[in-house]
Amino acid sequence: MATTPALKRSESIADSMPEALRQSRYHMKRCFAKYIEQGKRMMKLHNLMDELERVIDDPAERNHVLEGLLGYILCTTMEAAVVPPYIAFATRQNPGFWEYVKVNANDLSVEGITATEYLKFKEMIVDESWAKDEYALEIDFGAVDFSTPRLTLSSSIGNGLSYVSKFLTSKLNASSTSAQCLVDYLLTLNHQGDKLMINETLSTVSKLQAALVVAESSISSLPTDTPYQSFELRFKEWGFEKGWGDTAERVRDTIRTLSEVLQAPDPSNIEKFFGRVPTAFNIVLFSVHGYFGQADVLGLPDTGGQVVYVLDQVVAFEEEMLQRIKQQGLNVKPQILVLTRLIPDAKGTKCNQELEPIKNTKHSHILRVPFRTEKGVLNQWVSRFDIYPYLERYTQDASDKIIELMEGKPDLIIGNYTDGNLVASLMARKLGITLGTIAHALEKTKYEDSDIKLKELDPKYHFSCQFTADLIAMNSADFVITSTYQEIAGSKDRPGQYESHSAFTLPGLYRVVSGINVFDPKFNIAAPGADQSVYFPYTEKQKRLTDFRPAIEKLLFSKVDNDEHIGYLEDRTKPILFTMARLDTVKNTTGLTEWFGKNRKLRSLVNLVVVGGSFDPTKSKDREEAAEIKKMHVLIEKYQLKGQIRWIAAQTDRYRNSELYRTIADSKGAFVQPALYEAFGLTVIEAMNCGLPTFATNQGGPAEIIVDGISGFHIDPNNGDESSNKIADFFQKCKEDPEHWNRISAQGLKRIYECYTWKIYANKVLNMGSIYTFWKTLYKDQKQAKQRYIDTFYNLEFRNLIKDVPIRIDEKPEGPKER
Ligand code: UDP
Ligand code: LCN
Repeated sequence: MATTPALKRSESIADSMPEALRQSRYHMKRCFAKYIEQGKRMMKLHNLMDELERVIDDPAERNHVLEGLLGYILCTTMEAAVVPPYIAFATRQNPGFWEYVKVNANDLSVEGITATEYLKFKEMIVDESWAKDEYALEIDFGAVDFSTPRLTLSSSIGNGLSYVSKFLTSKLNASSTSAQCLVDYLLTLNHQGDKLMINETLSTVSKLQAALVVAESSISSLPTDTPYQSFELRFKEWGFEKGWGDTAERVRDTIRTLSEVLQAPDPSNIEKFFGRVPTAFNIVLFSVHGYFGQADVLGLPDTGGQVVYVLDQVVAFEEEMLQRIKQQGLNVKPQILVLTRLIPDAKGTKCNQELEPIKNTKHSHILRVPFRTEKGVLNQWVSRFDIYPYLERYTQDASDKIIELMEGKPDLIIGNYTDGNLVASLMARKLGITLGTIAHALEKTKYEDSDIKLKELDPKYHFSCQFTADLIAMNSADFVITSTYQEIAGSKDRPGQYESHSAFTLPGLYRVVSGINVFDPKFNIAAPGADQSVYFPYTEKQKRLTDFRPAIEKLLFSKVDNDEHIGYLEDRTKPILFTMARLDTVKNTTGLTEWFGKNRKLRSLVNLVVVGGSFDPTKSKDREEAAEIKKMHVLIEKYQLKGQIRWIAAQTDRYRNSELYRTIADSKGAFVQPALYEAFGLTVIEAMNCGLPTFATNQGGPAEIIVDGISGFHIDPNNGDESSNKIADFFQKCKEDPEHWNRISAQGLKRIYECYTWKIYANKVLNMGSIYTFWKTLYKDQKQAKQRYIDTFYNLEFRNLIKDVPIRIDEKPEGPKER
């Protein structure tokens, strides 16, 4: 496509489009006539381009048009709604910035329109009478959320924490009321009723400032390692409580930081101070839909990366909390509970066990609470798409259990995925607790036109409930944790998952004119890591899990077909190209198999090893998986892959899996993640942690994890030939220069250590918990007003929608679990 200059900063599409159309008026008249020829419809960029190509069949002339402003405008078009004689364009020049225009195909006149007007065009295509209903319900969170500061640059999106520190700086500088808010906030700090940091003696800014001066000078002469207990009593007389530090040095540093903040606030001292304030001892994480467990759950429906993520997250949180508590000079046991669903019919897993200690932690547990209906406890698993009717009651039951176990309210609640986020938001509202939300994948962007196709998709997926729950949770959240930038605001050419909730319409139900604002500083990127005690480099010979060697040897190379593997590798000396994923369509394992099948060069250079699913489609409970299984068999036949492919069924032992990645690295192989779209992609960082060069999809999170050509490679899942050639070129190059493999492996590790570790994650998220707890106190009235709006939406909309989701009736207990 043309490398056209963008619009001048001052220019909107509505301003520049008339001139652009005028310059190619002859062709454009024909082109727009073509667009409206088929009547009402939605068009994507590629549809618009296809028609344009047909109209201007001379390539030189077409290029001339596309290299001009018109080409640029078309390229910024995300979609267009055709309602003759108009074509309404939704354009996006930069992440988060949308502009809507309508063009009259008859005279090519252009008019800027609002998001509401654009959405009405879309509705006209599927439900004209609703589109014309003057009183159709409009949801506008922007109307109740206007005074909190917003970011203005696309490039700042996702850096909420650092901008909140900056906004706090100016707020604290601007008024003494805000500084008093800080003192009031410190006065609320406590652990099970015992005050922390300060007591009522220091109830004003001036009293606190004076006391800080006295305290600092009193400890300045003490040896740096003097324990807090030695001067605790003196501190108490002045109005200080525990929490400042464990030694004189730490206490003095914390005091100095707060004094600086009160004297002349600056972002770095603000961030530092809030990183030290003792706020979070008890944390609750919600990951409601099952199966959620520590063993034998991967590969069951609805489990995957989320389970791995949450368990690793707990380990990282606990470690960080223990370290912080020690440095705060406190003697407190942190508690973390992961709330999930108790499934009595647990299919051999521990998902029917109420309380389960979390491995590699001292004080953390999985707490399982069952779903209850009028008929009692629900025994069987329920798909995440059908889960909504159970959640309100679950929230109540879970809250009671949590308070009983923690002997009080938690300090921080974090939700995961739509169901966990909704429950977390209901509980946070009820108990007045700070709320963070995480959505590993928001379903809305996964299905094309999922908004206007509501009537078609709702019976199967209940998106009306899901999108409503998502809007409620996103707007209730005090902070949102994402794994990548693209999750929030996409890339230059593709809207982000959250961004797609800014304006959309569910015809017949409601029209969202402002659902979420991606410029809200609540958005934060905190990427997960992989457990580095499990996924470590293949070069760390003394740590290698050698006990697995015989099993892995059989898994990869034995020549028999059985329940665990089929296919074989004729030439063992070749490097292995490896992939591992749930056998979902979106993971595109079959795509990779086909690329391999078609690419002779690649086949001559490497063997393919695929981990995923099982082999008998009739035994799979998941329709998508069954189809993929069938497709795998067809491809193996079609391309005669036996001898060059090993297909291994889904694996559940992460230790053995880690050794598998390393064994592939020993073969000087590579990992491939070929998904059509991947929200984050834990396998990518697992492979890179093991030192395995990685090729990963350029659609979604992996594109941010890997720097193409340096720490790994991007591949285009929609261009198999190009992708398989890129992989083949890599192996060819490695053959000629073995150092090439080592370089990519080392750079992959470097990238991980710099950006993708759980330590970095836990530190960042705990800082969020602390700073956003204060931040929300500064906007208390607005938060309350918004909560009233959310309550109304929940009550009048969500509660109604769940009535249409069938309640599951328990089946008779089943026999042994199918894998
Ligand atoms: N996984 C596994 N066995 C399999 C397939 C996947 O243990 O057969 C693990 C994999 O190692 C990773 C997680 O499941 O930890 C998948 O996470 P990812 O983010 O790649 O994808 P998701 O399944 O969450 O979409
Ligand atoms: C869910 C997904 O789909 C993956 O992309 C993520 O890596 C995983 O959760 C963990 O966040």
